[in-house]
Amino acid sequence: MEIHSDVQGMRLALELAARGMFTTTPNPRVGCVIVKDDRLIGAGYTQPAGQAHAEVQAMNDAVAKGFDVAGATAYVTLEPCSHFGRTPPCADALIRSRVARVVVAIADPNPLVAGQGIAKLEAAGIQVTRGVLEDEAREMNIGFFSRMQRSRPWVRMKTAASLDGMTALHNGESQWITGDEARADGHRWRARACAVLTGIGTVIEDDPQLTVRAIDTPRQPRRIVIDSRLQISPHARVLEGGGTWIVAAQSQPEKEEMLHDAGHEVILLPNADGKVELPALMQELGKRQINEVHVEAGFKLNGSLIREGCVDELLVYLAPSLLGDAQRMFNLPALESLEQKKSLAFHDVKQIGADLRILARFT
Ligand code: AOF
Ligand code: ZN
Repeated sequence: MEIHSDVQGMRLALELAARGMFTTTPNPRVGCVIVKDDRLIGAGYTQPAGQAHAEVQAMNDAVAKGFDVAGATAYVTLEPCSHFGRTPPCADALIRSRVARVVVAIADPNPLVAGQGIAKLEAAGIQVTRGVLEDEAREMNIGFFSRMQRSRPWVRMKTAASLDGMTALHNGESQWITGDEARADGHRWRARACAVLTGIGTVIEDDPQLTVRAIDTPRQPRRIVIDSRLQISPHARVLEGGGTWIVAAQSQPEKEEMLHDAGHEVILLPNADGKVELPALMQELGKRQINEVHVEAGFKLNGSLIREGCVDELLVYLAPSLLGDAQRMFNLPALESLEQKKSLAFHDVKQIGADLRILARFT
């Protein structure tokens, strides 16, 4: 394959980065291609944490195919690392391989790197170009950027509703408002998240597993249940397989021990009202290296999360049906004036099967 421009090289590197969509967490998804004399000679993307970064994969790929990387251009979707983490610095590996030029989409927001990777390359006489497809590169790792820059994850709230915005009948019946394609698409968003979060209300009513099943993935996201009074049943399906984080506001030593023995963790974060302090939970998830949170909860927890400023974007599937008087998506208080409305911007709108998928961001 021939590469004739920086944008073309970086676009390919971004496509490679996307192959790590479900697997690199807590690391960012990075892609790298190596081009020499307009020819693509190597390609790679970030392997699961602790294994090779994108640049090393790409250089190994070129060498395995019998190419000499010296004098080549490397396109990387994130600044090459300069630190010894779980793996040695990619900047050093690029310098050793004597590439002539490195094109970087965006600087690594990790304070351990933050420009030092680029500085290292330049100090070694490598020509560095930055800012090629920068916005796309940030989007690829929106959760990693959020965690590094705001110390909290990027929170995406998923709902499915009728065209009149209703998620369930008053009797609780809600399966299925949207179609199979929307369901599979929703699982793709679950799969890319570090964690899927719900509330005890949904656990009691729907008994969801919160796993990814409609598509293939080598990694299941962590499951998190907000359960202020630790009401969760030991038989809840969200506990199957262990590893669930239960976030409570009241300590109940016996129940905590039972959950702990079954491989779960109880996180206590009470607020003054005896409920879970949601903003503090987001900070805690940041500390626990959660980049992207996928919320699938009922209208009460949805409303609380929005009211407390814990949601970054809404992922709404809208079905072409009307449910009439039923349950809304978000429990939000009535406004006195339109000036108080919460504003969002449509980031992406697409038809998925018979339904509409809307990605909207709070402004
Ligand atoms: C790169 N290329 O493909 C990725 C990078 O613990 P480590 O060694 O895996 O390092 C993790 C950090 O490296 C991560 O926080 C981020 O700053 C950077 N990720 N860097 O050069 C890659 N995934
Ligand atoms: Zn690296």
